Amino acid sequence: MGMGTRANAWIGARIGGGIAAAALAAFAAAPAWAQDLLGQPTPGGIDLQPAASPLKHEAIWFHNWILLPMCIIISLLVLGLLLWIVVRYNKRSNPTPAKWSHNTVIEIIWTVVPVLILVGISLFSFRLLFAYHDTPEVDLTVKVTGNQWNWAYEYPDQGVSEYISNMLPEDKAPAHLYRLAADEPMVVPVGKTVELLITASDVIHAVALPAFGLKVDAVPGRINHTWFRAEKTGVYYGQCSELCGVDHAFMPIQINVVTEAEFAAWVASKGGSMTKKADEAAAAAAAAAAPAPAAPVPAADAAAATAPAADAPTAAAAPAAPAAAAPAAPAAQ
Ligand SMILES: [Cu+2]
Repeated sequence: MGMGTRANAWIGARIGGGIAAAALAAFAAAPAWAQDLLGQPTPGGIDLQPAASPLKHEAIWFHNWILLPMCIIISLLVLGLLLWIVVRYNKRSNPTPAKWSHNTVIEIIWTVVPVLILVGISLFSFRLLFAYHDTPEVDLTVKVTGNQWNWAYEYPDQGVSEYISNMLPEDKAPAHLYRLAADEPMVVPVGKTVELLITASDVIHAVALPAFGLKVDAVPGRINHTWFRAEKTGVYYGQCSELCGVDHAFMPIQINVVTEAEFAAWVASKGGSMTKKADEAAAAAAAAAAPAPAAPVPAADAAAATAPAADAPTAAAAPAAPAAAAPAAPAAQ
């Protein structure tokens, strides 16, 4: 007896409550989803991943305040028009339909208004595109190469030569990070502008990392670029976003954002140097200065100067340079 009624009431309340909750959530997005995980998908999550880079903040703003309102307004308008036609002009309420066709004013309106809407959207869209294009002054450059099916990273300015980043197998990765976690992640310092130079060795791949708002094709024979500036330390996950073959789903992108000191330690562990450019400039200067006779050589430059000086046929410079270099060489190593 009461069971059916109660069930109906319960279902009614659930549906009503659900709609109200969804509406509320849609208009109060930030606090409701504040518990979203940063840099990775949230189980049962909704909406875009939280931003961790300036471009993503702008992309979310564009989505939430330009695109979404447009979609909602247009959907409601079309729904309202449909309902109006269904109710007002059905066979019962309007038994003898009008015979006219075409209305110039309405046709002009429904041509001009969509054009204005698109122009309005494009203004904000181009602003965002330019923000992606206008890279600020770069602190770090990473070359990213897509392969079937893994990613290779290289840090030319730090002398970290190319290394391969493979997906962590299922038994090694945490369950919720399987197909996201990698064995050798890209490592970058927090708060620094990182430029990615992106290419591929075989077929088209794509670098996609939601938290930084990145999605750039990796095309063989071409170098694309994008940039991000991570706002917080942590681990950020993305994936290849271009169907690139049978293991397309198994080439994740993991970026570890660390402090500057940790980054320097990581570079050293990879055989690179944070001062590679300065070192090379000093070595070049030393090499250029080496033939000059008997100038006192600074300790750091001495090791680089040793080789050319030893080969030099001139007897005057030859004895001086090794003598100066001999004690300095172990210190420079
Ligand atoms: Cu791919």
